[in-house]
Amino acid sequence: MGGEDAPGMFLGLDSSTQSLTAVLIDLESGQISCQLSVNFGAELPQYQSPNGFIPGGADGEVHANPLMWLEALDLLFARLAKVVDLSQVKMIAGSGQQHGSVYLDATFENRLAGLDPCSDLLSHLSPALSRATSPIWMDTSTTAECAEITAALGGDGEICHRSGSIAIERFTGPQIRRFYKKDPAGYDRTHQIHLVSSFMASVLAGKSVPIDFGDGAGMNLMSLSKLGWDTDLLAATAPNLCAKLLPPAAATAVQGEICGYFSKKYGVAAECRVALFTGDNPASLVGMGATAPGNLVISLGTSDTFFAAMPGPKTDPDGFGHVFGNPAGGFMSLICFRNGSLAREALRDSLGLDWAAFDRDALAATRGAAGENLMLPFYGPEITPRHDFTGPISQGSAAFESGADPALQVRALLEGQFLNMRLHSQWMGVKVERIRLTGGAAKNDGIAQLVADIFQAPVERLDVSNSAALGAAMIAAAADGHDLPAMQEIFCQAAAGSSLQPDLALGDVYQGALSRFQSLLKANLTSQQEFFRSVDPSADR
Ligand code: XUL
Repeated sequence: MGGEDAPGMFLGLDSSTQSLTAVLIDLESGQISCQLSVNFGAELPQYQSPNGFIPGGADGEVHANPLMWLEALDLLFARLAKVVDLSQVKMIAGSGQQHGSVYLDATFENRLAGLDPCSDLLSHLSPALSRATSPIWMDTSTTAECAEITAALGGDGEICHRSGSIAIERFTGPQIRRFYKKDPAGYDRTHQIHLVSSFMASVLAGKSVPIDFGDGAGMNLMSLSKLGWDTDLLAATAPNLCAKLLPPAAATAVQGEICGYFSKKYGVAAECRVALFTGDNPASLVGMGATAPGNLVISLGTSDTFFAAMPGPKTDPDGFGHVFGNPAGGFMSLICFRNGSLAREALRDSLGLDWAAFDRDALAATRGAAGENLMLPFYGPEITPRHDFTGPISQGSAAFESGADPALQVRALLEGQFLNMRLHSQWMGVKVERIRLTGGAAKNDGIAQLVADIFQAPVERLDVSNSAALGAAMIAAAADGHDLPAMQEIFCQAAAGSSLQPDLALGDVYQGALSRFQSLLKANLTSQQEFFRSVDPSADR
């Protein structure tokens, strides 16, 4: 696998919405040697954040307490030290829930430099917060700020082209602007703004370290073409912002040795080094072995997500998809579909079926009807495409439209979900060579076969429970000089389930269904809702 000298142990941490997870990999054995998590809600109940964020925020605000993340870091290291020999860890990297931001005053650097192993992170660093709580990715409070930034730049197309996404409520730039508007004194006192990822990496490194390109692209502030902060976006967001951000860097950029606090307190080797942290989605791209273009990842969850590597910074002309940095170099797309499991469950429940009857049986029974009936599979508001649907819309045979045959409904819903995914990922222009399918519903054989048939590509099922932390551990090893593709091969092999081949005879069938699906979708969206706002920032907000 390469590397500067002998292989070793590499630690990946993922600071997600609900927990902080560690995955330790051993390159000698090619195995995961330890996985541990601290669950914020269950184990740090004093923060009154049962799901990792403070409930009941007004006006769409969703915040979390960054002190909770610090306490979790101490707790995780204390636990790790009990079960593994941390002196063997050569490099640490990590990931964080994307978009969330931490605001720090001028004392932060000194406090980091003076971390005392006889004390704890919480008591030492809490006075450095210039904003008590951190807005996270679930926050939707910045509609006005998105409109203001969009207007200043001259339209959605411009922001999307520059930063990889239109101005989005949860993205960091609009969140920073809201803070600046609501609490100008607090903003002034803020010396440094970190993402969750760079905040955690800074604590480990004992000094402020940069935001990486992967996570930086989720801020509406970074220029994809220059891989640096975009001065117009900074100016449209808040004054003097450049001074509060370090220039972004590659995830594998080594930041130096771990801060003495962790070596003295938990027995991490003083020579253990720290690489940058990235976003959880870029880290998952690594963990799912999909950093080379041609590999797509489809994760079936409450919402379905679709992500894939891209060689260049292409952006979605409709503004639905996002572009982030790929930790292996180049870029990646991320497209979220809100009507994932929620829609599958809604139909299953309305038909009174169990999962076996829903997926395998229904799809087998209706194979002859592949691509025949269409359903816009939206049980509630969707973000790709952005539209307030109130229920699915069907078009097809009389037997289908009457709703008399439940199996036809199941096929049409699932086909609709994956046709919608295929349609809204076409902008990437990537030839699909292999799809890695993960998440709960990936276990269903009928669904997996349908994905293969609709995308006309082989589907490989992967059972990776902590893909972001695993990806981060591989980034740590890559930062130490080990070959990333070789590592991905080994760890993905270990997690691989069965593979399915597409039925090539269905290629033309689904090509035709795709055009008809697109027409049905167009007919049911107003132009204002379907396409992103080109110049008028007040529309569709
Ligand atoms: C991506 C996003 C979420 C967070 C949560 O844009 O908002 O996936 O990264 O982990």
